[in-house]
Amino acid sequence: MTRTFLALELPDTVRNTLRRRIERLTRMIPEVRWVDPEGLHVTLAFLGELDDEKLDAATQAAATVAGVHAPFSLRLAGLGTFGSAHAPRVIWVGLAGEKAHLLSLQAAVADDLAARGFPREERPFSPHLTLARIKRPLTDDALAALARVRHEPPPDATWRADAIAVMKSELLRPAARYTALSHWPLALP
Ligand code: 2AM
Repeated sequence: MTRTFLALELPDTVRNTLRRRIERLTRMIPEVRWVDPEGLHVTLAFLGELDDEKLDAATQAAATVAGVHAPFSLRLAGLGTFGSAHAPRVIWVGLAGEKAHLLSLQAAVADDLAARGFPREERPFSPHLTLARIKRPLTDDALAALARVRHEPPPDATWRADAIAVMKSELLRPAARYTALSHWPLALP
């Protein structure tokens, strides 16, 4: 079985920009689990544990959708959180740029997967790059630091999303390891 998701990966330039941001944030708010910048990605669909046949179907979905979409431009937006203001669960960086393209790509992925028998995600798509996952309530100092950094302008980083990656997730300690199994270029000119 393969724990699988479909995602957009990041070019090294953007990954390195976020690496520096995460290093700074780690010094400011050390008590949360910041992600390894190597694994940063925009999830399009999380599929869970798949047998080989289902993994093949998910790969075909990625290939089919990528074949009829064009590359588009994205840029980093500000920081945000999931969860309540007092008990955030996830700290993420948002996305701007040709977001309508991203939304239509994700909708096409969701439709193609549903047509292949995958259950639909109930929650609406909220595109983001997860920077930290928070397991315990934050101290007041950490909440104050988080409120400050939320208002900082995002680092300047623009890139072209040009492929859907079929990703494997291994739940290792201390952090999950994500590996691309295949890439499907967005093929329309
Ligand atoms: P996250 O970044 O917001 O945590 C691999 O786990 C990727 O799939 C992560 O980017 C994660 O989103 C996303 N994902 C979506 N739903 C998930 C779920 N139910 N369990 C684990 N990961 C999920």
